[in-house]
Amino acid sequence: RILVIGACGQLGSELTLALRDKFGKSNVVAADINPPTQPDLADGPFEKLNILDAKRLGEVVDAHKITQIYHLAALLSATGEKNPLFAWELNMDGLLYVLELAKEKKLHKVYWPSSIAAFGPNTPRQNTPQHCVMDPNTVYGISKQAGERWCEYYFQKFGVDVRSLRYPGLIGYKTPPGGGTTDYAVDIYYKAVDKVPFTSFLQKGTYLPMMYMPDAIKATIDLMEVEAERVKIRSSYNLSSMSFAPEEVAASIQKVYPDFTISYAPDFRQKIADSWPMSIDDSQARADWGWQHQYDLDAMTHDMIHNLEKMKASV
Ligand code: VAH
Repeated sequence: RILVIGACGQLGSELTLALRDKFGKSNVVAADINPPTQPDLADGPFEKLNILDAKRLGEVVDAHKITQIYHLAALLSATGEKNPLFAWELNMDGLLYVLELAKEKKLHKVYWPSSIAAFGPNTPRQNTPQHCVMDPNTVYGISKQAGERWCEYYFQKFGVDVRSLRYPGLIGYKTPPGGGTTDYAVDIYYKAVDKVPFTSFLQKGTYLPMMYMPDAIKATIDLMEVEAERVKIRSSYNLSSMSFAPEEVAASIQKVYPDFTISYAPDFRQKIADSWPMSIDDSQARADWGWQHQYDLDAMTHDMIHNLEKMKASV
């Protein structure tokens, strides 16, 4: 049985549905501090869980005979900066409770997401390599860098089969923009479908590594399903599909909505974005377990707009 912690979040809500499609609804337990609002997510086992309640976590694992945990609960980069010590506690203690439980109960596998936020201002920004200087300067990024060290430690010291991906900015239509620095790229599609002008909180020319949600879901499940011998990186794999700047997303949208307009009003998130890579070298993921992205910018735009228009029509 699989437990998804943080199942109502941007990634969690889509990953839970994909895992239920693959393994059967009753075999994937969704857990989050808030009950699911999306009807399709509510259609399956759910547990209310605060990840900082380690005792309750153990009870949920026992009650459902969990053998795998996808631990996705975290405060993202922008939100984390507003509450640094709580962000550190939730992101770090939450991971350590899961790793310790996996060791104690000999869980088969654990998945935990890292991020390009684990890199910092002195990291080579073009084609960032798998191994390089990492000096993150957001609490979120520091917790991701430290979390990678802990994952490798639990694998090497205790044999916990924990696997991880350094996600780029993720874009999906199922949940509204959240507390991420890359979430301008979600909001832009919501505004385009609502036919309202869009103001970007990142300035023109701010290139960031990005990925459409279906690619991120495929990479996650592919990594978790590959035989352990092929998982050579036990900190976290670089993962990539495309890089773009706000004006390029706008141009892609204007191919569908010619009247769509974008303006720029950079805020505190600009500094965070400027500390991150502009493009990622994910050749090791492609070599070790056959990673291959499917979506480019125009394919993502087409799918995002198609699904957002459908969602709008159904309300
Ligand atoms: C954030 N979406 O912006 C997340 C992600 C690479 C960025 O980690 O914080």
